[in-house]
Amino acid sequence: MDARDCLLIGAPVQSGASQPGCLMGPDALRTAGLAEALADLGHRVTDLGNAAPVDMSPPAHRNDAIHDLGETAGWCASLQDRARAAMADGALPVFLGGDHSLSLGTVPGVAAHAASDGRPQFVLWLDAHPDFHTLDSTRSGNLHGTPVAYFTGQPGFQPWLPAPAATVPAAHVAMLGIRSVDAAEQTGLREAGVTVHDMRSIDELGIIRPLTAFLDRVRAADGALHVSLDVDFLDPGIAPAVGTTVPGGATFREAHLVMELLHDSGRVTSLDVVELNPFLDERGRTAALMVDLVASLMGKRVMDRMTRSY
Ligand code: B3U
Ligand code: MN
Ligand code: MN
Repeated sequence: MDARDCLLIGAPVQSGASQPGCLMGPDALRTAGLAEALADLGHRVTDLGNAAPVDMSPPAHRNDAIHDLGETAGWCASLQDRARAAMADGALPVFLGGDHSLSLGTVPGVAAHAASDGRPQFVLWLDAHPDFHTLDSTRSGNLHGTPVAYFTGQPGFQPWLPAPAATVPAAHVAMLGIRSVDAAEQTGLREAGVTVHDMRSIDELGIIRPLTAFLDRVRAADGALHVSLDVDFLDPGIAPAVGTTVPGGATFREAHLVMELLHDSGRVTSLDVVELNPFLDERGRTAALMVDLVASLMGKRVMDRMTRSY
């Protein structure tokens, strides 16, 4: 990858999760040296500080489980604008979460830019969960479980959330690492036609085949690729700082390999790093791992690692 203009945009959103702590995510990623790691790779890095939600007061929804709807809607609106503007600057934005509801904003924002450029938008969802609930189907009421349904244009989100600036066709979304799916999500994913590679398929096929098949499709369409990396994609043994741990996640080696293949594809145009809850971390190890994975995605190689550690 050539040197890129990387924009770090903090999105300390925690209204979409059940446990507080994601608020500290952007600062933990900064403390773990994200800007320095990217600069070491030759990228030009600008940290734009933290975004803020706009004021919104949507009507109450009939699903009583939903909490903090207004705040999440405010983040959704604000991050759509921030994402679109970052792309229009020709930069590669890295959104520092914050819980996964931030993708209600980032994905439609980058997709709106791609549409204005005449480029199809693709999304790679690296997560234990498909986050495919609608406002009606969520039982937890945690809106971090809804972004993929929202940005693929499933019905029932308006007028509670702003209309997405652009949607992404479900056929342009691939999910990797999935191992916790609610019944309503299963039905919705099947009907919409999202490509879901669950952990069984990774166990059977390895992680390279499903990923390269998707990257080939992105390349053939000359698409833009947004990567959304949830901490719980990783096994909790290596990444404990997340509120929704699910056993059996990606290993250290699988996760780095995914990042390296993404780098080699040259297709990644924007990135979310989400669900880091520093309150649950052990001496910063999850934050440090997330920084290292982003570095892999942006060009850090095994031989460079050896040079540094010996
Ligand atoms: N599907 C469950 C669990 C969940 C989704 N995303 C996360 N957890 N992080 C729900 O609450 O919607
Ligand atoms: Mn998620
Ligand atoms: Mn998750």
